[in-house]
Amino acid sequence: MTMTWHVLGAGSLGSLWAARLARAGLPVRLLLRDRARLATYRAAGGLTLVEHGQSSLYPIAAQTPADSTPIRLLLLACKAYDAEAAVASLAHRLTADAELILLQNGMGSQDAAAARLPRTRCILASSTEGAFRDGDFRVVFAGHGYTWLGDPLDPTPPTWLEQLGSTGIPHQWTPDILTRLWRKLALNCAINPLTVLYDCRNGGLLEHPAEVATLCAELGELLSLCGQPAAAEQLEEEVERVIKATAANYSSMHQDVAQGRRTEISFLLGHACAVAHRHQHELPHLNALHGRLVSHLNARGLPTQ
Ligand code: NAD
Ligand code: KPL
Repeated sequence: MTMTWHVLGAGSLGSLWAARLARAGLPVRLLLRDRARLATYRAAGGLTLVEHGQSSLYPIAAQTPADSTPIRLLLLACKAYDAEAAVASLAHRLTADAELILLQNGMGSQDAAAARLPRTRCILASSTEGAFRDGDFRVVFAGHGYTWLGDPLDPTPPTWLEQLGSTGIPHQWTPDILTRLWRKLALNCAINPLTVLYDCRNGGLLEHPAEVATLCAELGELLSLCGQPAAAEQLEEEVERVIKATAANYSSMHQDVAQGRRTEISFLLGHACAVAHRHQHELPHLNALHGRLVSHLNARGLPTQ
């Protein structure tokens, strides 16, 4: 049976997923914050996806969390700091066999969201795809990538995975999703905060090799401490490779700060430091970096959580 994909968050990734699911003929419902957003969406006539400079409009049905229809499959595509509240607003609509896909970057928000729904299967995702909004309900597909999906509690792939095959969304089911999430968190911790503090593109970090290497060494310690030694393997080499491959890009955190938007600091560097602290393990350079980043955000009036 074809399930309806409920997608919460008509932002960059949510819109990118919703448009491709709808294009493949799958039933999709967008969940928008409130009636005002719903009215604006309806006036726009749907979601616009811009790919290779071509715009296509997808008139996907939308509703608010206050709607009463049951939800069997939910893709949560909000920022990490909104995830817990978002699932709480929908908990009453989830069926007994509901499944939730968590697209948030970093770590910590997935556990918080899952704790709200002890009976719901929560599938974690780690994505290297890139998208940004260039207008209300308009998303530009900016970077091809891959999405890994997995469930740390159950290696059995979900039945809807087959449907994804028809959408052209590059994805793979993995039993090692936690290793992927930790590895991405380590990459983000080694690169993103420094690009904010030095106000540079990723390639600008090639001028700070010693600082990057010290952070990678501490991140490696953290990953081993967390039972993720595979995520620590050749971390510094991969960080260097990513810095070179994305040298011309601004990191996602740099873009957030430059545009005066809240960052996901608590779920990236903040999470890394909090976990080390919980294990009573000293990571002086990561802690100092976190302190510098917090001061930087404070000075710009941006949240530090
Ligand atoms: P975004 O800010 O563009 O979109 C999030 C959307 O969720 C917003 O439209 C917001 O209004 C909506 N939202 C939040 N709470 C809601 C609620 N309760 N009800 C309805 N809507 C709600 O964010 P994004 O860039 O799509 O990122 C989503 C997640 O994916 C983040 O964790 C991000 O780090 C990760 N990610 C993004 C990209 C990318 O290229 N954009 C790539 C990889 C990972
Ligand atoms: O994922 C990234 C981001 O900007 O968030 C990269 C490119 C890996 C830099 O950390």
